[in-house]
Amino acid sequence: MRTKLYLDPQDRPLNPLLQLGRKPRLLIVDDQPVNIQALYQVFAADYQVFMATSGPQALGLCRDKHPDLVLLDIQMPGMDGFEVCRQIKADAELQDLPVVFVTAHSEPKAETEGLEVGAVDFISKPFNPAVVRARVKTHLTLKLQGDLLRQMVFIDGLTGVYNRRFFDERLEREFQRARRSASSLALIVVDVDYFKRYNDHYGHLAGDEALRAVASTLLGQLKRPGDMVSRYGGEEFACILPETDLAGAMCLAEEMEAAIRAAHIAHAYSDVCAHLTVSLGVASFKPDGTRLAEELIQAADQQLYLAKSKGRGRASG
Ligand code: GH3
Ligand code: MG
Ligand code: MG
Ligand code: MG
Repeated sequence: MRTKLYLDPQDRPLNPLLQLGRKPRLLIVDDQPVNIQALYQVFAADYQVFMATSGPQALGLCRDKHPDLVLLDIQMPGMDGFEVCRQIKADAELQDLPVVFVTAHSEPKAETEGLEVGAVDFISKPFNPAVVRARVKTHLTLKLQGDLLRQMVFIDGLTGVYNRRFFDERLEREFQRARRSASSLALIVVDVDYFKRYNDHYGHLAGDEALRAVASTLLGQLKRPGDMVSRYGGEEFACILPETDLAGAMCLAEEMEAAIRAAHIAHAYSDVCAHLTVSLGVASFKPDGTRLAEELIQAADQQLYLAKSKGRGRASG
């Protein structure tokens, strides 16, 4: 989960192409197979190439194959390249995907429109293969650097799970989604028990290590791809579980509690047992348009308070 970055000039340079660990994925879109062929020759050796001969097919491949960059023709029957680009830029999942137009058009009006709909570059045919290759490499490097930075913005540096910023965004998004689909959204808040004493006794560095262990243990309990763990603050974590009712969330919370206990992180000054434990507060509801995401947090917090007051080392919901 942690992103390895080489920022030290003595170390490997920050080259996301080297760090990718796979061939970059390129989508070539053109209604004329002969044009696709010409571009394919340029990139086949260094890229994993996907091809589409229409706008709708291109959008489908963007969603299924997750290309790193798109080379896009403008004139195509049905949906033209401008419209394909507009749709890519309007889609929250695709909007960071760089689009480069490769087209027989060379007039400034088309180039302006191409850049205005969100393309990063505009290449007129006939093209020089070396120039196209170099430009694509530049745009790809920028895109992958952006991906790494975006990832860093949303990851907690100590534990490697998502951070509070990501949690806030994701909770709002899942809340809206649950309201549209009339499904339940669950939240588990996790707080480490007697952690101040842990730090006082074992030291802050050991405390940091324990937080890393708690984070990875919680992460290891998730079963569905849509579930997530984030560090909410200090020694508190929060888990968002889409399409999960209270009974389902309580099950997972109890498994998390047991897993932390089973990790056997020694805690001689805990009043619960000789090992580190956590308390968990669980809440779930169907957002109906009158309630706010904050109310889900408040409900889970109240349950956390109950778990603490009933003796810690347990889940309440
Ligand atoms: P309770 O069982 O009621 O939750 O008691 P507690 O001691 O866990 O609660 P309290 O809120 O009093 O203390 C939380 C502690 O967590 C205090 C703070 O030093 C520690 N903490 C917060 N963030 C970090 C961190 O990043 N690293 C370390 N080592 N400790 C942290
Ligand atoms: Mg065409
Ligand atoms: Mg706390
Ligand atoms: Mg605590």
